[in-house]
Amino acid sequence: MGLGYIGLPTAIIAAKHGVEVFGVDINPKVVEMTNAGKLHIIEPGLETMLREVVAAGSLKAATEPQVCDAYFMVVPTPFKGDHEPDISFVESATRMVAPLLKAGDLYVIESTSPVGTTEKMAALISQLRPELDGKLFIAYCPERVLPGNVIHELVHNDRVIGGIDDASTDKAITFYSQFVQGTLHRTNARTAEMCKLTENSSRDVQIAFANELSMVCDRAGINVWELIELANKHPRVNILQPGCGVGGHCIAVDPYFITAAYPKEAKIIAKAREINNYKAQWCVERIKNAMLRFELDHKRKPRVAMMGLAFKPNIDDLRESPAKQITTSVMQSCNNADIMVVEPNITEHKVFKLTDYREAFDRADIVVMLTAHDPFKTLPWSDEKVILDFCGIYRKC
Ligand code: SAJ
Repeated sequence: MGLGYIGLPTAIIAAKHGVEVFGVDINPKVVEMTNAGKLHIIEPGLETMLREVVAAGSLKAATEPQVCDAYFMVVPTPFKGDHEPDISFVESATRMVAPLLKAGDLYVIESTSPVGTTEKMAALISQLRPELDGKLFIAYCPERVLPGNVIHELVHNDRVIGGIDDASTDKAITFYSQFVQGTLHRTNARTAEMCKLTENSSRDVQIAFANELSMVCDRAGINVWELIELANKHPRVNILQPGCGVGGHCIAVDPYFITAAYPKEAKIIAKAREINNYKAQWCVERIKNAMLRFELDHKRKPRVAMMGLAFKPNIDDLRESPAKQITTSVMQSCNNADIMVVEPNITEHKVFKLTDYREAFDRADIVVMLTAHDPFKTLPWSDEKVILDFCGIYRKC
């Protein structure tokens, strides 16, 4: 259930390993493209595999589920209101499959979920199909793959599998061992849910530390990239890299699932979210100041190149992207400025007019490095330009 950034690759890999897969998505365009062997996401190497499994008849897609033996919920879990988790997609996918369930079936949630979601969905299934009580296997098994390296990671990463009882854990392990070569670690559903949230919160806290250092170093006149490289020479220190903020649909979202449920206890996790969000605002202020200073010095408005819209290097994904947020914010507050927007991984965007990265760099007075895409690393440093390098392309400032 769900043929997005995780559901579709999982469906393809499972199909490739001999599982007969029926992929469901509420978006007819996604279904149509999948059945035509066309990938609606960007992921290296995956389209060839999709074409193979579709041609072999082992993956079929539709907008409605059909009777199967195992059901996987791989739908988005965004947040709503004041960062409250929204599990309505998991619930509606569960309601769609509930009438199809039969004794002995496996039901798994893969979507990142607040602690207790699997138990809640088990209760919902029991309410809808009371005659199946004790006859289903219900488990939580979060995905852990890194976009851009999905084919390798889906097969080789270890996975945590938590059933609502031992028999459910066993059944889910049997399923995943068909294509996962990493170790399948058994636990209960609540621990597995918290484990996923912990992994991403841990990364968020570590990035917040790097982002905080970058702002301290800016005030102290220290090159943060050199500082981190030197500190990491210590055998027990491993600081991550600062950037223009934290984006994507995982690390910028999942920690809120802990802070919303445990606000009194989850202090560092909440602070890290605050720091990483603030880093994007800090970049906006730096850009606006540089533009003002240029105008005062040169008596004309600067041409500005905003380099990168994606939330991280070498992908086309703009979800929760701080680079996009910074670009929007600068364009809104300086609405008659000459701002060129660059994103080499997409061909067009409905809001931004995109400029080729070389052309934008050549024309710009101020170059703002937001996302460390590989092509940007070929652009030479120029003392003639003001370069605001928030993602360490040049590691000079
Ligand atoms: N970032 C930094 N500095 C760093 C590393 C990352 O600023 O040193 C930023 C990136 O630019 C990006 C954000 O953090 O804006 C998140 O990028 P990421 O590469 O850390 O992670 P995601 O969101 O692509 O994938 C994460 C992964 N989780 C962990 O590494 C713990 C992945 O394994 C998960 O499967 C995925 O979340 C998910 O789906 O939850």
